[in-house]
Amino acid sequence: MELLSSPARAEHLNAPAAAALQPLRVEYSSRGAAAALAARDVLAVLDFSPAMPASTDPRHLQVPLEAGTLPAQCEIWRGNGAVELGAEGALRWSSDGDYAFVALELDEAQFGGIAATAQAAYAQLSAWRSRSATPHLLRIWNYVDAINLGEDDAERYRQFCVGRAAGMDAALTANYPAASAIGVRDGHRVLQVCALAARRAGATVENPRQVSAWRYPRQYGPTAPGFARAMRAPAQPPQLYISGTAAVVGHASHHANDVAAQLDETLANISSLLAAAGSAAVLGGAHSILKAYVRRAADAELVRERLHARLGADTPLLILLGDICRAELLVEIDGIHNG
Ligand code: 3EB
Repeated sequence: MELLSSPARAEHLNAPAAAALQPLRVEYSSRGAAAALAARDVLAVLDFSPAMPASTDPRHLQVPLEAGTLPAQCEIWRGNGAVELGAEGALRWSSDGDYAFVALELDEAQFGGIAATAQAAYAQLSAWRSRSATPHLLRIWNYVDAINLGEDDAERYRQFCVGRAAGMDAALTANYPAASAIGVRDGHRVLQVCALAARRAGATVENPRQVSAWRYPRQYGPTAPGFARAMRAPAQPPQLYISGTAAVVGHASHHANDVAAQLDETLANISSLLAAAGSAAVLGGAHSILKAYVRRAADAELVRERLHARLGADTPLLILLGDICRAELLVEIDGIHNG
């Protein structure tokens, strides 16, 4: 009774639909970043096209991942209102009031290694989040140079996980965002972290086929990876942010050296995740927009063909050459599912 008499609570009960945000609009385009950045409603351009002169637009993040199949494409996020821009130290953001794109690029040399750099990045992200009008981090992408370099616990991915955990605030560790951690290979030790934040909280989703990453046993590193398998956006119609998903069943990698079998296992994982999220739509076609990260360039065409065969040729797909956080994994998929 006390809760119901509170005005905020009553408003929520009376108008749940009005509380939902519009879905974020995301598309791939081969027209180049400059054309996309000219549009007023654009919140972010994740630019996977070959390196251009460095950009000063805070909405533009140039990610050094090569296209696996041509043409090279950019990922464009469109908001639903006037876009405001800002910066805070090394962090930059853009927001339409409902959603924000936020990005950080930190030079590891300034922090003394990947763990300290990841800690600094997540501490800055946490500080920004806590003061922002869009404090709820739904989805994070991490681009780490030479991600598999180093043996056992010294592997750079594992050290990244140590630092990430140390930098996250309590709000983040209580509700891990969906995430991807992808290896770039340009030799520049610059950690790139970018995220989608929202004015309202999402709801995390775990996958019954997979051990939650934050519960991975010690054999995978000193600090378990802090991410949720997916995030249900606070949007209507429904939208689901799918974390980087690979051929991990339980906590073990499957199908070493067999990219086709890894891809099928990955799709089984995503189907299971969609079921757990209560999605009414199957993966693919106009409902999904997906990125596949492929370790070996020679596998890129097979991955593209198999995904289009399994999901429909109309599925927006971006194939990127990148490393996956376990050396035996050859392919990983992330994306957004509308449904
Ligand atoms: C896995 O399932 C594969 O550390 O943020 C996927 C997505 C993976 C995100 C991360 C790692 C991350 O464990 C690796």
